[in-house]
Amino acid sequence: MSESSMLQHPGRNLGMELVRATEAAAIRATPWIGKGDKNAADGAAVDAMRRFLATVSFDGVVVIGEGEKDEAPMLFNGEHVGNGLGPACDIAVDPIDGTSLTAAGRSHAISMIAASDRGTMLDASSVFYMDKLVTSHEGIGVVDIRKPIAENIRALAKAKGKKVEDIRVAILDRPRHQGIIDEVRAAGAGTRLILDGDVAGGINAARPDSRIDMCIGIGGSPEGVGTACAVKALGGLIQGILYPQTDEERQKAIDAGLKLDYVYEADELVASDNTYFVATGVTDGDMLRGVRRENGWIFTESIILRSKTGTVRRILAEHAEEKWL
Ligand code: VTB
Repeated sequence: MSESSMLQHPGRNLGMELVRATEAAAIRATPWIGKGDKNAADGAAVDAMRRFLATVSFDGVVVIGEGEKDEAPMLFNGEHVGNGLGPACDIAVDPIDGTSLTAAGRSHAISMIAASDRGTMLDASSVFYMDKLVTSHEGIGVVDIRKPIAENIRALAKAKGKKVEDIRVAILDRPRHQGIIDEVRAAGAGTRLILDGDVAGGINAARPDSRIDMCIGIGGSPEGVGTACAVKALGGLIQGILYPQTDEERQKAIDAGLKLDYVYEADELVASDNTYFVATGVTDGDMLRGVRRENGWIFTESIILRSKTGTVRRILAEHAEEKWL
């Protein structure tokens, strides 16, 4: 190896350690799958994630967490996590994206953490919703959230060398999306309606090997920023427009310095080329298998994405159940 390539060695992959926290959150949530109590599932995941994060050598600040401190005792926005040594980072956590899915025993729930250099994640916490568009790299310079959906679908199909009828668009299944659902179908493409969890939906749209080509619609703005960390690592496209519900929310956004009626590009959602995204499957999904327990072992599947190197790792772990009693 030449000296210069040694100097360019990409260094520590923080994601490799953060993944233990999403594994722990997913494992601790498992007893609550299908038990109808989403708060209990979330509480177990939050507690486990926080304990594991405390062991990781980094100085993290939760930019996107469980909410304001007075309503979220753990992983609240602004909380410092990690042992304080090592890189200063912003982090976005969602111990379970899909608490209702988990409580109902449905598929596609994940546990996730995203990280980037300190001060680079957009703090969009004052606006609950964001309108989003996510595609793989083929969509860059080709689709735009300001354009009509049919036009975007045709352009993306051309860029991907696919027929329009083979394009699949993930959308949260909500009454507010009936208009765009109709537009997708009128364009000749197909919808993939998701009950919850538009982080996984967005990542599937950005991954080159998935069956979803595009993810659109209004979901959580925190989820948008977390998704952006993953999409940057995958080299895909993400755009977001904040979607305040009330005049009060509009004012809060303005007071927080956020831009309304404005398209946030990936680099504004996360202003860093050093992003990490890790997730572990809670219940089975397109992206990850959920937690399984068999014969004294707990099996987890996780994904670790890193923008600096573009690596995508899948981690299959076997945990001795007796250590988790
Ligand atoms: C969104 C989405 C999330 O919940 O926040 C959604 O981003 C809430 O949407 O991934 P509604 O208010 O319409 O229910 C998730 O799907 C899961 O937390």
